[in-house]
Amino acid sequence: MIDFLDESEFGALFQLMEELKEEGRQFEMNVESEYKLSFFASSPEWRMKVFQRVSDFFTAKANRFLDDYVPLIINLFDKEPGGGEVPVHQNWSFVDESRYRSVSVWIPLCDVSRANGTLEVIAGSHDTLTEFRSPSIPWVFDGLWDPLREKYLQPLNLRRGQAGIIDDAIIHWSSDNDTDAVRSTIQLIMVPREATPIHYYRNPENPEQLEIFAVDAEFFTRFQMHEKPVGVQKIGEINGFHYHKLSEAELVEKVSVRNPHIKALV
Ligand SMILES: O=C(O)CCC(=O)C(=O)O
Repeated sequence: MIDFLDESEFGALFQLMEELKEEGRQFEMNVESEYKLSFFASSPEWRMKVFQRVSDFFTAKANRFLDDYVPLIINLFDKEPGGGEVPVHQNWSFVDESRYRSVSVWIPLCDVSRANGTLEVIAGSHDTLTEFRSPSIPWVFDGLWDPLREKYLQPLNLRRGQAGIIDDAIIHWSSDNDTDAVRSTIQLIMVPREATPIHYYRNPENPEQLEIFAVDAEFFTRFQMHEKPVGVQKIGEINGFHYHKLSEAELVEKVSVRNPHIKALV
């Protein structure tokens, strides 16, 4: 958790959000979901505009806390009153995690807590579960939704002006917004400038192979989930990939390497 924006920065951000969202209202969504995410908007041009304007606003500010990171994906996120749960997930792999880490800078535009569906994380789950995450690979914690939500996920309670920076590999979730006001947030997925951004693709016909594609911000403004990447270069493959679904006990054991306290929550 960081103190991120002062009041004057916040004012400028609010104005930028109004402008972008006003323009975005005309576009259909490619994916039906409980929440509004600019990543799902049907217009790649508008998604690129969001990317450029929000990157310009935030990149230098985020690098007060990071060491030369650049945005790869930017999401504007609105959770309407009475709904908006985001399922338990990890973010996809965006870099070779044996060498680098990508992060999400998560910026609420209002105070956030469990009441309005803040981000909740499992401390320590970012390092020992899997470095291979993609829409074509099932979650290693598949089916453990109830115990994860009930026992291990902990809310980030933030005031307006603060932000959370999470490793993209951390398990996270957010609940419904049970207040009367929309919960708006911005997510910047950022990668080290020197790292090549990547996307793993697992072909259902050859599930023991992961193809590795070099991608960029433009790719993610036109990307359709679950499809094989097009218009980007394949730069390698991983053979002998085995998907292993973890039991709750296995997951706790692995997370406890980074967070020994998790064992007390079982
Ligand atoms: O804003 C939310 O509720 C969820 C955000 C999220 O999943 C993310 O930042 O990766």
